Amino acid sequence: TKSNGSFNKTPDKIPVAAHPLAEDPTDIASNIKYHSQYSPHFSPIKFEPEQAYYAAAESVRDRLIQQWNETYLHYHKVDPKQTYYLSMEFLQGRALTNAIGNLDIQDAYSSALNKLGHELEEITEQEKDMALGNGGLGRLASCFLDSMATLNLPAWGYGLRYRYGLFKQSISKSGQEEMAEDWLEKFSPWEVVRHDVVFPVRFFGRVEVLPTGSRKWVDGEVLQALAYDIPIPGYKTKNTNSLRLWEAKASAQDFNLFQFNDGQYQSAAELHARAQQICAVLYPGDATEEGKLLRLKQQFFLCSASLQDIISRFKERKEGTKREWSEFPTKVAVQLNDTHPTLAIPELMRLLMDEEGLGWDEAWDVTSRSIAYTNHTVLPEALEKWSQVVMSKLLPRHMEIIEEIDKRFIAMIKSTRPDLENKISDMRILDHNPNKPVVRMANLCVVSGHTVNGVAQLHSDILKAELFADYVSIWPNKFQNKTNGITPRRWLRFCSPELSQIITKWLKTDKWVTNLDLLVGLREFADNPELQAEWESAKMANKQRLAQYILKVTGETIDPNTLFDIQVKRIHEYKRQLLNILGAVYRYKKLKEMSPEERKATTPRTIMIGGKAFATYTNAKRIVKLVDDVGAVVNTDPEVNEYLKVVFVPNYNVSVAEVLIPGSEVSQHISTAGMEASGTSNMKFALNGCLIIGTLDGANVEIREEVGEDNFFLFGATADQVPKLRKDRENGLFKPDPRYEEAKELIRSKAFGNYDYNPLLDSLEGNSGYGRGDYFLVGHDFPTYIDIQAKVDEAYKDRKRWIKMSILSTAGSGKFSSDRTISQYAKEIWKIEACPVP
Ligand code: B1H
Repeated sequence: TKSNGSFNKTPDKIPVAAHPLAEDPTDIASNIKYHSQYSPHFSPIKFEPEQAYYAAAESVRDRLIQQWNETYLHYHKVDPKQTYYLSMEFLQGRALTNAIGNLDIQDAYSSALNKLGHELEEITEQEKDMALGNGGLGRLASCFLDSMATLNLPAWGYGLRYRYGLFKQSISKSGQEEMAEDWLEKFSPWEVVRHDVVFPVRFFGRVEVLPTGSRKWVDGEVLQALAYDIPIPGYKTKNTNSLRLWEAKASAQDFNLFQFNDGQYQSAAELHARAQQICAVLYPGDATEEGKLLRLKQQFFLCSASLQDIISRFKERKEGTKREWSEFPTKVAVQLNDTHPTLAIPELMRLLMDEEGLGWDEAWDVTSRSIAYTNHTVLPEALEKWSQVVMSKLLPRHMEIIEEIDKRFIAMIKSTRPDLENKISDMRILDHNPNKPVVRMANLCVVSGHTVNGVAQLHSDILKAELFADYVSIWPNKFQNKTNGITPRRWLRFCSPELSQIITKWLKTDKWVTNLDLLVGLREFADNPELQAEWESAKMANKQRLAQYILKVTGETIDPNTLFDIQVKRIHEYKRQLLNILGAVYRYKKLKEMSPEERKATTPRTIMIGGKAFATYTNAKRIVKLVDDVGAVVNTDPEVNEYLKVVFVPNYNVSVAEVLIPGSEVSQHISTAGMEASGTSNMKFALNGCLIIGTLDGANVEIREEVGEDNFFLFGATADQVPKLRKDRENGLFKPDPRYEEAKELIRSKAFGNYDYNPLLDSLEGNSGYGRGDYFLVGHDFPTYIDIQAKVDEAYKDRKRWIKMSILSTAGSGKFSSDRTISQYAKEIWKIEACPVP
């Protein structure tokens, strides 16, 4: 093949070891080849796409390292206030296309690889996704890192280096199957291990009271946290920030040579084995007590290592001079990505008091002025509560500190707000429920942090009016909104080069890539037939690419001339994939009832649904199975399959999204109003000229405002109606629409196979309780959902009108750049400024 031969074909023409910053394709090719020979990871015969990927990635990394080191030294010298984004999840996806694009060396690398007999597009496909996150929350963290670097902000991410990130999903006869995905199976060319950055992290043990009265955490077991750094380049800027991921290790002293030589291999290396468990998997199932303990260990490991590192950098940047601790909050901003890293609060208190010798008041002042908290959900089951018993065993000193924070909070309420006395039991941090005393992490964050924010306007309003209402009366200025955003680089510029080129042509500038508001400039051309034609052909090219992808991964042929309708996100009852599939079943039934002529007059549609179900979430897995079963029947029914196909897209992840989103025409964001905090894929679809079918939930509300109500397919109950609708339902006041009954009945009749869907369908019946009695109001919203689908079909028939809507969707998406979001965090929460590397 071309790839195998070229390595041997042209060896003499290519000089070995060109400068890592080479600009010329020939020099770049020689640098790539240098890596394949002198940083060898494979035997020296093959130079197939896989070898070419690793060599090209290392060559790109060389360039990054240069500006990365410069950035580090620049921040060290300037000593600006810096943000640390603590997150248990980062969903980075692939790095190569992004790095080449941000460095603006696409053309040079493309021709360099051609010289070596390879195609850049094919090479980039070799990279495994770095999938150290579950979904929106983790991907948000990764978009934020991209914007922080692009805006030249001194801001780093801190996370864990999980060996196995999110599982790989495959679909078999029995539904979803999960497999561990080893992104480090070979190695990652993007990480640099920092052998000099190691911190001890303790678990268990006890609190010792010293003669001075101060307290110290001793004994237990001590693991080491070792830093792995990933470079985060900004778009067309030198600034290259860091994502620092911790790995857990035991030290040589913990290896019992005596036991080992005695044949007791397991117990000789016990601590080593326990260290390995810490970063083994992204979300250890928490059904068992062991699973819960491991997750808590992970959280503390992240917090302790990161804070020790932050403190040592605070000292290092003014080496030799004594720094006042009161200066710490003017140099450090810590952002907690949800409550998962809440232990940063008691850990910073402990380090300041027990290690640095500060008193409570001083430590509290430093801690509360440094730490801020982002809430991402109001779902009660996602609000973290940790058992006080477990916490006291694993982190005895932190439990003491939390108790003290709780005690002081209560005292403050009693002395300053006697009107809130009867709310104390809800507001305090410790819940002394005799059956299971717990620590409420969200309450700890609200009491201790200087700022609390939600992730879309509606969500932030709900937080203030409901979940955190009582705190608002004490600290009215603590609560903010920061509507989420997405990086326009990955989610438009790089994933849809065709559309990007057209946008640049019509706006006569490519500045929209870093100033997304400029997209409004497209509005004046929305009716222009020339732009419309170009727009339509770019979308068609993306649809064809998507159709090829679907054929490759499912074997299903889909027609790019049909309306491409996509819903991709984690499978969850509140996200209502079940509503989507019930709608598809209803559409199928109506098509079956039509005459061939009537069918011809319909708008042919391809419905694609993708997403992973948590392994133990039974109803979510049933939904996956149902989508697949409906597809199996519909797609092989010769009467209808020209007009309707239903496809379950397996293993949805970041790089799959990069193919699906550009090829979409409508997408569904149909959660029960009030339940989706924001959503971020809605923004990616809208930016790519895809129209949204959605409820008034999360960021949908703001997207509709921006793109205009004529360009948004709205349906369903509003958040303020939901409580009454649930009550009505309990009181037997709900009257189901006959169309809804028809759809459910067809599934019950086994039209889609013998799998037992009754438990799933039963969750829509009855009249009481969470998860039963149609808590998510699928029945209530079904009629307006079907009505809006008919409007979508009508609109699609008018090509001009449709393309115009698509252009206006992109034109109205400027607000949803994560550059805007991060600028607001920087100014309104972190108080940090850009620190561009000269
Ligand atoms: C979001 C989570 C989440 N909210 C618990 N909460 C997790 C909760 O592993 N866990 O225990 C993991 C993740 N994720 C999402 O955050 C919201 O549902 C989306 O609406 C939002 O767009 C996203 C980013 O803000």
